[in-house]
Amino acid sequence: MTTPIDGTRVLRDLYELRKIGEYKTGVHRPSLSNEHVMSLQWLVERLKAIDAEPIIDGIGNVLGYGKPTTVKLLAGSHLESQNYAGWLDGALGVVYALEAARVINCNDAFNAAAVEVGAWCDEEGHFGHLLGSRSFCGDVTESEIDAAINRTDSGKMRDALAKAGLAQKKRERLETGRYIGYLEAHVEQGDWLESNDLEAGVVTTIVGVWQFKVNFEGFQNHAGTTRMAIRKDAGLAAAKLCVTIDDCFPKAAGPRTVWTTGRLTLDPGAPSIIPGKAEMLFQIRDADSRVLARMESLLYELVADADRSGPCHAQVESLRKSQPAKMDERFQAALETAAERIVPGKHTRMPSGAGHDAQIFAGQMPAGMLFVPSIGGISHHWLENTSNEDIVLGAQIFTDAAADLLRQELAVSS
Ligand code: HGY
Ligand code: MN
Ligand code: MN
Repeated sequence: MTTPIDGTRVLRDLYELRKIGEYKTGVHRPSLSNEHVMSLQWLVERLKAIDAEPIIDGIGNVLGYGKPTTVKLLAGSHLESQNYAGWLDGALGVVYALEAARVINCNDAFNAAAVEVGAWCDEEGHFGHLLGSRSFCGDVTESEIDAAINRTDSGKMRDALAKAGLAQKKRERLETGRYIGYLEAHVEQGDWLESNDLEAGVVTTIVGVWQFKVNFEGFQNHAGTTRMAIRKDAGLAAAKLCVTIDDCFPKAAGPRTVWTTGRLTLDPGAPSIIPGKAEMLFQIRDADSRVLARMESLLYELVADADRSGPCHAQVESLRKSQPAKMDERFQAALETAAERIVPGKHTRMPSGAGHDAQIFAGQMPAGMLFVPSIGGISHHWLENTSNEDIVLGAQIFTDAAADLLRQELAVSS
């Protein structure tokens, strides 16, 4: 049976959050920026209103620990955004978790059960790799935080934590056995649901994301007086590798493998100077680690070829690797049952091409993810959007699935 939510309240929360760091129709709320900290405080206030004891911890995670109950479900997502990007990426999952907690935790039928809400810092990788959820799972050392720098302004994470007033705070740690599992909702960020006229996606697997940096070393020189035959143009070498990758990768790729050169930096980056250096940030994604490993070795081969053939030197280094994660079958079934109840026949099971905190939690406990449609499949852009109707339908599916999972556990433990 349905556990009714307040759809107007869900929309009000999301539109309020959008005002924090508003940029065109999206938000600019980078990790640990003033705007991000304001959004954490926004969540703390709403968790206090439902008698949770919210904490902002030493890495910028928010935890809303509820009343002591026998059965608990952890739910959440993230509140920071990519730079100048979408208003729903992360925020939707946090608000759905908040609404499920509001509806379930004060419902007498669940007096021995509760949803606890988490917002995980830096899912968007401004400082590192899924640092908030990994920290909560005990996978982040102090030295990793010491070394973390902001990818946009090179600021130290330690300084950003101090500025946010979090420097002396301890980091919260997942208590083993506290939760029956983790549930996260998210905008799909692709066009699969919309193009198939579907309302909900039950995530089966989350891709692994393997990040690399390729450095090119040529020779900086005058753009006008240096003959073409003797140039060592690092920018050209980087561009050539991008084209070679695009020629060679499809032959080795899996059906859903993707690869992206997200940033190409030329040094010194002046129109009248042949770039002596170039840096290429490159990533490969797939739901199968064996495919990722195959693509990685091909990348290393292509870089070695570029280095051998010159005229620039080229070398590649691995920056970070998140592993693919399978979502728990029982959690998928609960999401699917709820979706069939709310949007009969308009849902599907599907892989996630985006990385999510749920893939970290999947290593600690059962985890499940729900997708709602993204208009035009656009995300990581301020144009990202989902209709109010789809937002509310998703919130109802999410809360129903959370309630059903808690009921199942209560039935077993009673
Ligand atoms: O890039 C990702 O997959 C995530 O949206 N940060
Ligand atoms: Mn996200
Ligand atoms: Mn994102």
